[in-house]
Amino acid sequence: MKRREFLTVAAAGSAGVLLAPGGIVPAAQAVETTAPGAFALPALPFAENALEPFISARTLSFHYGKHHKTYVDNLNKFTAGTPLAKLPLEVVIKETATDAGKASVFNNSAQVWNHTFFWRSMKAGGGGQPGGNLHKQIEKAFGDFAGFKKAFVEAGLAQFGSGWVWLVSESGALKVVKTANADTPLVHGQKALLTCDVWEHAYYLDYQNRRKDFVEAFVDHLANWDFAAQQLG
Ligand code: MN3
Repeated sequence: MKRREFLTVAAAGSAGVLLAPGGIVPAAQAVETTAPGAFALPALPFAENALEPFISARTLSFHYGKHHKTYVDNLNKFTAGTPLAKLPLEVVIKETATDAGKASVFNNSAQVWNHTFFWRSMKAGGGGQPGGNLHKQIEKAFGDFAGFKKAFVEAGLAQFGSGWVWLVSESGALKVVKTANADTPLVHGQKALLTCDVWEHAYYLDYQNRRKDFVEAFVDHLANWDFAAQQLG
């Protein structure tokens, strides 16, 4: 929608009619465009202050309540009235990943999924080393847990600009990978186990430019290894 059209709609909205270029549109049609969308913002799995002092309530309030919510709102806006609105989120992501004409839908749907996965990748009192099969798989892939941590932190630092660092399983082996912007292991044949958001909005209020300190705090104090083990299966 062009800015001028939007202003016309916004001004006319409270009067119950929309002034469309061709004339007056009944209010019923206006309601349809503002109805709740197909995609919902999942609840945070913890209180906004639960991850302090490693992630502040202020950061989580903006990150979840503004950034994550905006991705959901945009996804609903861009898919409203299209067949995509009837599909599960994962399917929308996969179907739009290679379609340049659907980049806005891909970016917003993948960011909805990535953030939901990120919240689940953390817990209060998390961090440290996992046990069981996940620990064995980490030793197999990285030598030892310190090798994993080094690879994960280095990938987080090596991601130029906005993106994500992930622990994934691919063809039966664990790997650390980084993705740019909204890109996600879902569309690369990899099973995500754990992720850390390294967009500046994830850490700037708490760590300013010190991304390394943030990713280390994630591994040492926040990583939800129970969740990662569930993903590994
Ligand atoms: Mn984010």
